[in-house]
Amino acid sequence: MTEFFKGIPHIRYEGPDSINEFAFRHYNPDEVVAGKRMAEHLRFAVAYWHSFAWPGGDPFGGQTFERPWFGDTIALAKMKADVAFEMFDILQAPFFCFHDADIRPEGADFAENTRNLQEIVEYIGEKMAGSQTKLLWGTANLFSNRRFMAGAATNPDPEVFAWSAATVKTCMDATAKLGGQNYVLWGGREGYETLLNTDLSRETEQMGRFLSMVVEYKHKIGFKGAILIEPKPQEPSKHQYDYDVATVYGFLRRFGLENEVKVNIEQGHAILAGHSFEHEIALANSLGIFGSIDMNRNDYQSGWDTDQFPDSVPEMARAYYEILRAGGFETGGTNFDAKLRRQSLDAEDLILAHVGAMDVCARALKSAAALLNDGRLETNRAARYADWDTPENRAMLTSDLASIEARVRSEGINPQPRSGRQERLENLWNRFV
Ligand code: XLS
Ligand code: NI
Ligand code: NI
Repeated sequence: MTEFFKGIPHIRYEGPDSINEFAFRHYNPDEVVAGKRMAEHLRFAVAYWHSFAWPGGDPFGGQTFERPWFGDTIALAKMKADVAFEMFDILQAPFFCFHDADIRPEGADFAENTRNLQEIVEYIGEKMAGSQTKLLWGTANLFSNRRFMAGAATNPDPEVFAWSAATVKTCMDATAKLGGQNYVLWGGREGYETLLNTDLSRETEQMGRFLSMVVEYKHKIGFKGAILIEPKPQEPSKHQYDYDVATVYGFLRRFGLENEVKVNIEQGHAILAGHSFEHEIALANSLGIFGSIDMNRNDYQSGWDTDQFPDSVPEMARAYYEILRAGGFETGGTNFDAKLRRQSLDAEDLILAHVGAMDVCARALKSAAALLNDGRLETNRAARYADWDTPENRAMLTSDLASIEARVRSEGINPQPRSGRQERLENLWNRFV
């Protein structure tokens, strides 16, 4: 055991009546819900960046966390990996996720970055061999370093495009080597600050070609995981090109990539885009591009991505209902893209944040599964559209305006409004959460 987590016990399921803070009350990995173990439904992942790399800063003040592994050396990066894997073990976390910059020290040039990444990937690979924790996804941080301030793939400077493409190649190699189940692209700087200096057509063309190269490389190396884009409307850019699920789908269609790339949907990003989390999930499912989720919560007043741990069972139940209804995760999972508040300095805070969030998700999953099993919501939904099942009505969808006009006249069609029953359905919903 490292010094950092000294004295913190392994977290086990003790049931809802337990008074032990260091226990799960609802997350019981082996309990079967809707035909599958809870662990297999939820597929929890710990995010390396928030838990082990974030220094606790905000726009008004710098670092509040003083972790013994902070600093840019290989030895410290290894210590960070030791602490990370110890936490995965304490939580029985099935997965983790990382950016290159979270796990390796920053080098002086591209060659040194790659060497550092390879050395740490080797080390993490050894740790994974003795651990139950697998890699949900890897990604490249193409937004923190100042070289990315005007974008990565969308940069006006072709040298930044080159650097970014080369970096993504090394990160895809690293993800494949560690058996990653997905590869994620989040374009925080793929957007603009002002239209006064921006060529939108060029930038989105560059981005489309970049993504096509990612897909081509995936096939070249035989990477079996999914390529995922993570939509976000803004922050850090004033406007980001991957605004939301609908925008990403249009972009994928434009470049013929809609069968190659899926989405990683984040709760906070959905809120920033003016949607709900469940809307984004439902839309992605209906378009056939649902991949994975970044679980967190946003503050509804603040207007930025606060990345807090989820605390609302009813809200998360809506999200898991949409996920379960469409058949659940395939390669995706529930990644806690969430960070402590900057006053939460203790190692215990880091553990308990995850314990609470895992319990919230487990309760939400159980509620969603019970509601789906009850079936009344789906019966009602189907009944609402049932008239479309008759041959005459279905035929309208392959008909034309003039023929439909003739039909309305000859049959004397005169629609009568019907109740949408929203409150009754809300009452039903609330019996389960
Ligand atoms: C930032 C994003 C980021 C991605 C991975 O808002 O959520 O953390 O998940 O680059
Ligand atoms: Ni985010
Ligand atoms: Ni995210």
